[in-house]
Amino acid sequence: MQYDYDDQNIFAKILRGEIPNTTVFENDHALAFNDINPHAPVHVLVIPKGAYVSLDHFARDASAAEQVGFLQAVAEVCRICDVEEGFRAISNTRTHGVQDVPHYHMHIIGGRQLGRMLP
Ligand code: IU
Repeated sequence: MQYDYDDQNIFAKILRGEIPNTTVFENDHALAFNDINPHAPVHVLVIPKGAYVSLDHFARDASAAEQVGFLQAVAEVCRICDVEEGFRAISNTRTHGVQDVPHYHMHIIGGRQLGRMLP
């Protein structure tokens, strides 16, 4: 699988500071910010700072430090956003997964009862 990263995607522009965002948490390897079109009271996107297009790209090619840093950011988002009653983590991937922005991101969605996704 070849992963071609487009550095003009909107999240790349956010990472470069060209477009503002509402940051929830940031560390050396990841940035978390509120989704512009939230589907629940908590709807945060966690993105790696590296140029990865998707979860499988990130899982294959990111360093251990990048992967740990990303997951630590997820943990911090969960703490900050107070989702003790639960949440859903989603990483839409490519066409079948209906991924709109080609920079890897994990949606953290919670703050209300969600519907069942799988039968
Ligand atoms: P997707 O998994 O790639 O389909 O989700 C992209 C998300 O990015 C979607 O929920 C948008 O609302 C969100 N988003 C954003 O937060 N800020 C933006 O400027 C743009 C999209 I464009």
